[in-house]
Amino acid sequence: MTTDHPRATLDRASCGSIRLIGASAPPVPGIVHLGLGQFHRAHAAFYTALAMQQDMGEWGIAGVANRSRRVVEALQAQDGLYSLLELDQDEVSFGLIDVHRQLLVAADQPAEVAAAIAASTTRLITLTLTEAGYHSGADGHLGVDQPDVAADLSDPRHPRTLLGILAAGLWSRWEHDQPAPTVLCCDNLLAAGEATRARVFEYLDAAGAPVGLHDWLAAAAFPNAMVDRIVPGTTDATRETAARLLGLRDRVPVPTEPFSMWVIEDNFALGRPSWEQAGVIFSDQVADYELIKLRLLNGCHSLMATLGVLSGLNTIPEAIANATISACVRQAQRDEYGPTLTLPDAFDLAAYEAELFHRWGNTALGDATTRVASDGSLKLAQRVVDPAIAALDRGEMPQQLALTVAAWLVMVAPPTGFDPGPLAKLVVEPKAQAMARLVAGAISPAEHARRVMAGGILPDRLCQHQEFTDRVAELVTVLSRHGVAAAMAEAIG
Ligand code: CS2
Repeated sequence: MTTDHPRATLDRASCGSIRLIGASAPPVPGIVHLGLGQFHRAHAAFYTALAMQQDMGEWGIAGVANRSRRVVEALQAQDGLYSLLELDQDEVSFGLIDVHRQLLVAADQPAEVAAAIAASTTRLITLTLTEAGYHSGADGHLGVDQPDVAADLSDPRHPRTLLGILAAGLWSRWEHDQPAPTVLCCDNLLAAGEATRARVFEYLDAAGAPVGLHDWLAAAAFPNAMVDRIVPGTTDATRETAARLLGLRDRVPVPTEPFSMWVIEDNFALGRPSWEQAGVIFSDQVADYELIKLRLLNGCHSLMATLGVLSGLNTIPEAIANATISACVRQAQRDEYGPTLTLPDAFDLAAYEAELFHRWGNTALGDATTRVASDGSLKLAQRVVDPAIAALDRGEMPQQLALTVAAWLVMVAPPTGFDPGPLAKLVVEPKAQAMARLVAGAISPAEHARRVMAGGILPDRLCQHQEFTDRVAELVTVLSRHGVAAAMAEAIG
């Protein structure tokens, strides 16, 4: 459907009786959020807006985009408002999120961002940096020789990465004699809080930060948390749906699913919003929730997205509707991810898995296989590596995890003569160039695979398991000689 007449732009004056979530947030934000992407706007911002509706507190958000001005400028023109569209088959419910009280672009306003982190009113810093934003090297520690990290470390008070911007802001906060805050990671990382804490300390140590700052930061809280909501990219269709529902033009609506979940360790240095009133679960079993989600949802998501791309399927619902892809996913859940999980108290695994298939099947949401298949090397490190090692340690070959790796490998670094299809060109892989260098001149698909596995692209602790590398090499051979259907049949066994 196309909008056939011009519409007024969304702003506070025009929004009339449209449902506002989080109205009247105080002008001074208590939260600084780094990474103003789709996920933040559908998840932490949504929960915070909802919590403030129940119990205001001083928790508006200063939202910081990294380099792009697009979202910040659109939100500024809309008084910080945007619509959140919850799509499920024929049903849409929507509301306007009203929680951002300051909007900044880190690349243009580094001093303002540092000042916001250092402000006495700021008590909480939340992060959605994506997996790439934590700058892990192949050994799992800070990748100090990554060019952008190295550049920041040589001039740590004028950083360009969001990790560097966080560190510079904390440095400034310490200089202003403010108490150490909470830093809450909202990314899909293993032991998210601990990993974030380790990364910030590694960065500050490598930057030569003063001992006093190090000691001060020891009092900061880095709670672990599991975040969950499927949030595709915004398309013209999203903007058209928003225009139809709102009767107004919203430049930055966010599509999402009705489901959402956030489980957080209740460890905050300077208080927090009343998120429990918005449905957030506070638990000391976050680690268990996190692994369930990272493996049963995200790990299987990577598998179905990659197989989908190679099969020419545009969307996740199309991929999971394919009987063979779905069989691969079920096998991965039952035999390979399942045995590595500990269930939190009263957790209904069967219901959780059934709900996952329902969520993946959401055709109205139409999440793109290329979105989920992107950044594979970084995602697989979080999702596949430990469960694969656990299976090998049990004496079992994790066929579907090997297929996840093999399918990703041929998708982003195709062996000579193999065409991964048109969708593969839309998949982003930050290590694609390094992979292409590694495989240049390989004389067979198996050698091609072995070179990637030995090349420090995925964590060494998995790649040094020879039997796993051998299986990946076999599956890469089947994929490139006989295609994705043959490889799925081979992995299902
Ligand atoms: C997806 C996630 O990008 C991905 O690889 O698996 O973005 C997923 O949609 C979310 O983690 C759901 O909570």
